[in-house]
Amino acid sequence: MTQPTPKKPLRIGLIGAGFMGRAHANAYRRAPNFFDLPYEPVLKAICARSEGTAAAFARQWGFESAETDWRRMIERDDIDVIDICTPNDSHRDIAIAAAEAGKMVLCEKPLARTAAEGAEMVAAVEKAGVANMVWYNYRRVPAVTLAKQLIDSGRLGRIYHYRAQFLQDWTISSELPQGGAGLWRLDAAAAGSGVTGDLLAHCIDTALWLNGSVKKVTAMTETFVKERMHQITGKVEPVKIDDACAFLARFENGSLGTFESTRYARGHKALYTFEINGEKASIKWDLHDLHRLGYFDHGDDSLTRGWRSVHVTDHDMPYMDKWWVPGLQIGYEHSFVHQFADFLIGLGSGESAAPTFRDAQETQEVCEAVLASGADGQWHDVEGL
Ligand code: SOE
Repeated sequence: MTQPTPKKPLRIGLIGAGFMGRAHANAYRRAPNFFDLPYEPVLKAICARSEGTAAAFARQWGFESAETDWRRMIERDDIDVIDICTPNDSHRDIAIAAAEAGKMVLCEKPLARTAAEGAEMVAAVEKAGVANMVWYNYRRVPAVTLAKQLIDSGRLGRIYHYRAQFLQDWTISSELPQGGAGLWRLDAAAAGSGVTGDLLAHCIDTALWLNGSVKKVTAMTETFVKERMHQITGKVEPVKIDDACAFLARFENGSLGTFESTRYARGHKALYTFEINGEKASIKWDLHDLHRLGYFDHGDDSLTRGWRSVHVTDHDMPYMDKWWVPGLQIGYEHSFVHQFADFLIGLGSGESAAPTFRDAQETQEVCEAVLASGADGQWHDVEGL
């Protein structure tokens, strides 16, 4: 009997044991069960600031070892890839050190706090020639990937409008502190920005992927709660993040974009939606119903024309043949599994899966222009790389 060819091991060092650390660890474990991959992920080490947290995470997710200093992870010669799941203020230092040590680098979104930091990270991975990728996971929701296929095949024709929103409501209480564990997203020093870098970054990444580059933007931003207790300093400090942001965009392809995000939309926990109106068809998607793609075909002139709700679960649809029998849905966590599988498949063929650091830097540049416009009320051009 012929034996299967042994796969090459890919030894992973994960830095950060929060919500995103779990999403990524789950992806390393599930991907080889469902995809035929050229590499076998080896969960070598998890790094968290507290020894107890690191040890518990290692036990729960099956990591071979636990560390408390990210520098030690980078020194280790039994780790091939560093995956960064820490708050945004450490992305740059970890990514640059990892690239200089010759490690491949994966980074949770957003790439960085600012475009300047992102540019340094792009330069570091490209100079080192190491594989790199940023976890903008929503690209790998099958219905979103199908949207990309439909647009690229010309089914929508010329695009007129791109419209996206990402609404949440978890920061409305003025009692909520900023900074520290779980709440660093409210602290501008740690996060870089508020909803722009956290939520609109997802909308922008998807938009750039589906509809091409953005030329210029005009934005309005607001901080509704002006001061909050800081968990680390113990003092009441000014809040410097944007709680809400809405912006208009002009895309290179001539289409107009409208984007909105807030953490003050009472009743919404994670409402990410987009709609694209083209000359021949429109499509729309909603994270709350993530396996469906709305499709309106202008070419259908029958009396039953209208919006179709395409159930993206058949085996000829993106990624779906890897899962269950046709008709059964998958969820949020599978987008990470798909992204990690694509990363390993890319490694096998010598290419970094998208979005690379360079791709994600374009999102940073749009965020930068949006924040600058929010501050001065003017139209801002999006800088090139
Ligand atoms: C914020 O609440 C958050 O967790 C983001 O940081 C994630 O990127 C997004 O996918 C869900 O919401």
